[in-house]
Amino acid sequence: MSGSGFRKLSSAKLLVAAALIAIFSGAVVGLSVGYVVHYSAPATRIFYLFDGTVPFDESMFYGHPHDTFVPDTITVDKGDHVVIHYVNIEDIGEAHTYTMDPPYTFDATVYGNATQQGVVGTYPNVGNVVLSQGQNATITFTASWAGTFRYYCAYHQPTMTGYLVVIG
Ligand SMILES: [Cu+2]
Repeated sequence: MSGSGFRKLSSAKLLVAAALIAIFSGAVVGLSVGYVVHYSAPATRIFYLFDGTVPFDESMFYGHPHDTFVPDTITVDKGDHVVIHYVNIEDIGEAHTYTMDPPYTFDATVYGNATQQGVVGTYPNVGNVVLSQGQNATITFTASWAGTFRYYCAYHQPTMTGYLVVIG
Protein backbone atom coordinates (compact mmCIF):
# COMPACT_ATOMS: atom_id res chain seq x y z
CA MET A 1 0.00 0.00 0.00
CA SER A 2 1.37 3.32 -0.96
CA GLY A 3 0.60 6.91 -0.15
CA SER A 4 -0.31 7.66 -3.74
CA GLY A 5 -3.36 5.37 -3.44
CA PHE A 6 -4.66 7.54 -0.65
CA ARG A 7 -4.00 10.68 -2.60
CA LYS A 8 -5.96 9.30 -5.57
CA LEU A 9 -8.89 8.50 -3.32
CA SER A 10 -8.72 11.95 -1.78
CA SER A 11 -8.70 13.58 -5.20
CA ALA A 12 -11.74 11.57 -6.19
CA LYS A 13 -13.55 12.58 -3.00
CA LEU A 14 -12.53 16.16 -3.56
CA LEU A 15 -13.96 16.05 -7.09
CA VAL A 16 -17.24 14.58 -5.83
CA ALA A 17 -17.43 17.21 -3.10
CA ALA A 18 -16.74 19.98 -5.63
CA ALA A 19 -19.42 18.59 -7.94
CA LEU A 20 -21.92 18.40 -5.07
CA ILE A 21 -21.15 21.97 -4.01
CA ALA A 22 -21.59 23.13 -7.61
CA ILE A 23 -24.93 21.34 -7.93
CA PHE A 24 -26.12 22.64 -4.56
CA SER A 25 -25.06 26.21 -5.35
CA GLY A 26 -26.82 26.00 -8.69
CA ALA A 27 -29.99 24.83 -6.98
CA VAL A 28 -29.82 27.66 -4.44
CA VAL A 29 -29.39 30.25 -7.19
CA GLY A 30 -32.21 28.63 -9.17
CA LEU A 31 -34.52 28.66 -6.18
CA SER A 32 -33.68 32.29 -5.40
CA VAL A 33 -34.50 33.32 -8.95
CA GLY A 34 -37.69 31.25 -8.70
CA TYR A 35 -38.76 33.11 -5.56
CA VAL A 36 -38.07 36.48 -7.12
CA VAL A 37 -40.22 35.59 -10.13
CA HIS A 38 -42.82 33.80 -8.03
CA TYR A 39 -43.47 36.77 -5.79
CA SER A 40 -43.57 39.39 -8.51
CA ALA A 41 -46.53 41.76 -8.22
CA PRO A 42 -49.88 40.65 -9.66
CA ALA A 43 -50.49 41.97 -13.17
CA THR A 44 -53.46 42.46 -15.44
CA ARG A 45 -53.40 39.79 -18.16
CA ILE A 46 -55.50 40.44 -21.25
CA PHE A 47 -56.56 37.66 -23.61
CA TYR A 48 -58.69 37.48 -26.76
CA LEU A 49 -60.82 34.34 -27.00
CA PHE A 50 -62.84 33.02 -29.94
CA ASP A 51 -64.89 30.05 -30.98
CA GLY A 52 -63.06 27.94 -33.54
CA THR A 53 -63.66 24.74 -35.47
CA VAL A 54 -61.69 21.72 -36.54
CA PRO A 55 -62.43 20.66 -40.11
CA PHE A 56 -64.53 17.54 -39.91
CA ASP A 57 -68.11 16.65 -40.62
CA GLU A 58 -69.87 16.68 -37.25
CA SER A 59 -72.13 13.81 -38.31
CA MET A 60 -69.10 11.56 -38.88
CA PHE A 61 -67.45 11.83 -35.45
CA TYR A 62 -69.85 10.03 -33.11
CA GLY A 63 -71.99 13.14 -32.92
CA HIS A 64 -69.20 15.23 -31.34
CA PRO A 65 -69.32 18.91 -32.27
CA HIS A 66 -66.44 20.33 -34.27
CA ASP A 67 -66.36 23.52 -32.17
CA THR A 68 -63.29 24.42 -30.12
CA PHE A 69 -61.91 27.33 -28.11
CA VAL A 70 -59.10 29.47 -29.55
CA PRO A 71 -56.90 29.68 -27.56
CA ASP A 72 -57.50 26.52 -25.53
CA THR A 73 -54.98 27.38 -22.79
CA ILE A 74 -54.71 30.56 -20.73
CA THR A 75 -51.76 30.74 -18.33
CA VAL A 76 -51.45 33.34 -15.56
CA ASP A 77 -49.85 33.73 -12.14
CA LYS A 78 -51.87 33.44 -8.95
CA GLY A 79 -53.24 36.86 -8.00
CA ASP A 80 -53.30 38.19 -11.56
CA HIS A 81 -56.31 40.14 -12.76
CA VAL A 82 -57.56 38.31 -15.86
CA VAL A 83 -59.41 40.11 -18.65
CA ILE A 84 -60.83 37.98 -21.47
CA HIS A 85 -62.36 39.55 -24.57
CA TYR A 86 -64.53 36.74 -25.92
CA VAL A 87 -66.16 37.12 -29.32
CA ASN A 88 -68.64 34.76 -30.96
CA ILE A 89 -67.33 34.85 -34.54
CA GLU A 90 -69.84 32.30 -35.93
CA ASP A 91 -70.91 32.77 -39.54
CA ILE A 92 -74.19 31.07 -38.67
CA GLY A 93 -76.74 31.83 -35.96
CA GLU A 94 -75.11 29.64 -33.31
CA ALA A 95 -74.64 30.58 -29.64
CA HIS A 96 -71.70 29.66 -27.42
CA THR A 97 -71.14 29.99 -23.70
CA TYR A 98 -68.13 30.76 -21.54
CA THR A 99 -68.53 28.59 -18.48
CA MET A 100 -66.31 27.83 -15.46
CA ASP A 101 -66.75 25.48 -12.52
CA PRO A 102 -66.34 26.50 -8.85
CA PRO A 103 -64.33 27.90 -7.22
CA TYR A 104 -64.03 30.29 -10.16
CA THR A 105 -66.71 32.80 -11.04
CA PHE A 106 -66.40 35.97 -13.11
CA ASP A 107 -67.99 39.27 -13.99
CA ALA A 108 -69.20 39.60 -17.59
CA THR A 109 -70.41 42.47 -19.71
CA VAL A 110 -71.95 41.39 -23.00
CA TYR A 111 -71.99 43.72 -26.00
CA GLY A 112 -74.07 43.50 -29.15
CA ASN A 113 -71.08 43.33 -31.49
CA ALA A 114 -67.34 42.88 -31.69
CA THR A 115 -66.60 46.60 -31.35
CA GLN A 116 -68.27 46.70 -27.93
CA GLN A 117 -71.23 48.78 -29.05
CA GLY A 118 -74.49 48.41 -27.17
CA VAL A 119 -74.41 46.68 -23.79
CA VAL A 120 -76.72 43.66 -23.90
CA GLY A 121 -76.28 42.82 -20.22
CA THR A 122 -73.99 42.85 -17.19
CA TYR A 123 -73.60 39.69 -15.12
CA PRO A 124 -71.66 39.97 -11.85
CA ASN A 125 -70.21 36.92 -10.12
CA VAL A 126 -71.54 34.22 -12.49
CA GLY A 127 -70.19 30.89 -13.73
CA ASN A 128 -71.81 30.99 -17.16
CA VAL A 129 -72.52 33.55 -19.88
CA VAL A 130 -74.16 32.99 -23.28
CA LEU A 131 -73.11 34.81 -26.46
CA SER A 132 -75.26 34.85 -29.59
CA GLN A 133 -73.65 35.10 -33.02
CA GLY A 134 -71.59 38.28 -33.27
CA GLN A 135 -71.78 39.16 -29.58
CA ASN A 136 -68.73 40.10 -27.52
CA ALA A 137 -68.18 39.67 -23.80
CA THR A 138 -65.62 41.20 -21.48
CA ILE A 139 -64.99 38.61 -18.77
CA THR A 140 -62.97 39.56 -15.68
CA PHE A 141 -61.84 37.76 -12.55
CA THR A 142 -58.90 37.45 -10.19
CA ALA A 143 -56.86 34.25 -10.40
CA SER A 144 -57.19 33.52 -6.68
CA TRP A 145 -56.70 29.74 -6.82
CA ALA A 146 -53.64 28.01 -8.23
CA GLY A 147 -54.09 24.93 -10.38
CA THR A 148 -55.65 23.90 -13.68
CA PHE A 149 -59.31 24.75 -14.25
CA ARG A 150 -61.37 24.14 -17.36
CA TYR A 151 -63.36 26.75 -19.19
CA TYR A 152 -65.88 25.43 -21.65
CA CYS A 153 -68.90 25.98 -23.83
CA ALA A 154 -71.88 24.27 -22.23
CA TYR A 155 -73.43 23.64 -25.68
CA HIS A 156 -70.46 21.99 -27.37
CA GLN A 157 -68.98 19.33 -25.13
CA PRO A 158 -66.56 17.69 -24.98
CA THR A 159 -64.62 19.43 -27.74
CA MET A 160 -65.12 23.11 -26.89
CA THR A 161 -62.98 23.09 -23.76
CA GLY A 162 -59.97 25.09 -22.65
CA TYR A 163 -57.79 25.22 -19.55
CA LEU A 164 -56.93 28.11 -17.26
CA VAL A 165 -53.52 27.36 -15.75
CA VAL A 166 -52.83 29.42 -12.62
CA ILE A 167 -49.24 29.14 -11.44
CA GLY A 168 -49.16 29.33 -7.64
CU1 LIG B 1 -70.21 26.40 -28.21
